[in-house]
Amino acid sequence: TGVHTYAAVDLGASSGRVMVGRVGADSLELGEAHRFPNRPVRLAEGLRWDVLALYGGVLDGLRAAGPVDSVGLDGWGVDYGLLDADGALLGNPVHYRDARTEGVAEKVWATVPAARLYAATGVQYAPFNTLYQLVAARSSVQLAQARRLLLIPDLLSYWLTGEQGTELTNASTTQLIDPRTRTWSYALAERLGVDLGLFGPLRRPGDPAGVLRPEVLRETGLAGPVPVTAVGSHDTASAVAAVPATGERFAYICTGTWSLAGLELAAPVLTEESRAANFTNELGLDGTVRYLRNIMGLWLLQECQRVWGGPDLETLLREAGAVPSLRSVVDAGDAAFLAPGRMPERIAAACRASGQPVPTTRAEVTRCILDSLALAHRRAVEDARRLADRPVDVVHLVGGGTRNALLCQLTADACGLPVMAGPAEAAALGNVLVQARAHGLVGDLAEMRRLISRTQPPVRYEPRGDDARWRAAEARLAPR
Ligand code: LFR
Repeated sequence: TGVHTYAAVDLGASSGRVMVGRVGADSLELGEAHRFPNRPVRLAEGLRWDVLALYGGVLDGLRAAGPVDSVGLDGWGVDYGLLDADGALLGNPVHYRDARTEGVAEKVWATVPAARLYAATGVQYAPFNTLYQLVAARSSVQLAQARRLLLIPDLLSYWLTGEQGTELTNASTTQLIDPRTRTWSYALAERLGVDLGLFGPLRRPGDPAGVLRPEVLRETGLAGPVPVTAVGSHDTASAVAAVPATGERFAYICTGTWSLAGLELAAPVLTEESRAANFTNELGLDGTVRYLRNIMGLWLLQECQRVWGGPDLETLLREAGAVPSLRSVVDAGDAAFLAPGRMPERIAAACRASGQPVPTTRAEVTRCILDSLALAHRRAVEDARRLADRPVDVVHLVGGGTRNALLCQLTADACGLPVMAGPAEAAALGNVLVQARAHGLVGDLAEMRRLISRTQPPVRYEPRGDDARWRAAEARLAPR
């Protein structure tokens, strides 16, 4: 038959999943084989990922997926595991929300000023960029013993295949890649004492990345050989590849734990203005640049839900829908919300500090979060199109947040543009299609997107035309 089957492993900050994509000449179907929680663990030494549990989830998922033509892995950016000279993992990978990077960026800037760092890498300031994590770990025993550094999806890929590499889209989140040459920024690494020899050879989406080891075949019940194919292993790169845009004048927002909002460009924007607006130039498929801003995203709500004992989202959203809109807003782009804990209090404090009504009930806090996210989406889309000097007619929302209809509508209202919402599993779809393409099934990025828009049509939300209210709300936030 002409239908091929691909397993897409997609690791998010709160859950991982193994999805199965079936791709034919003009068909694309996605199903879920297995979903498992990703629960970070707080140890005395800090916040860590339970990466062995994730690997166990991946094996369970591959077993549930059944026969596949190839496997691809994507996950969140910046974080990594270290291997010793025997290839064994050294310790538990550190979570990007861990406090070890506090104050580290400032130290780095004393050696390489922030402006030069941006000119060389195009990467936004975030305390957790791999570069800052490596500087924070500089005198650690583990780093001294490490012979290899593998980003999280590359680490799991290594465990599946025995082969080591560094996939480019995710490498671009390290702040050690030059977005113009699309290879390592050797001079910068040397200046900051980062050993680039720790990284495995670069590979690009579509490159072969090994085959499942015999032990893995036995554990999953799969019959070999099963190739692993490099995809856009940064989850955001895979999600952007799956934006079902039919034209060129679109902005995208990948919504999940984070909101990543911006444009797809042919070249990086490295201006000082762009740096001040904290836009990043991460690498995408086929020579593209993901020009975007990180917004705290549904993390704000997830953290509140945790404090509230896990009320279900449906109920919260229904209640929030009944609360008056735009009473109080916070800056959802503010890194002050990065760390876990006490989120309702921190949001209340931010409202108080900016002289707005303090949300107290769950419904009010939820409303404040959704309004604030929509407002941050508006700012990001506006800033991106101004800084990159590109017209935008439509905003594509993809990722888990598209299941939140209120967020979709508010984003359309805030941006004053139609929003096309979906697919929710964009990262897995981008992952599947890059594998399919490597095996000759689909054409270029535009064709991949047409296939997605035909087979997983997005839902359209029209803006309700209250721009003045959003502008007024924006004025209550600190200028960016
Ligand atoms: C989204 C994401 C973002 C990245 C953040 C930390 O899952 O990959 O793109 O900034 O997680 O890695």
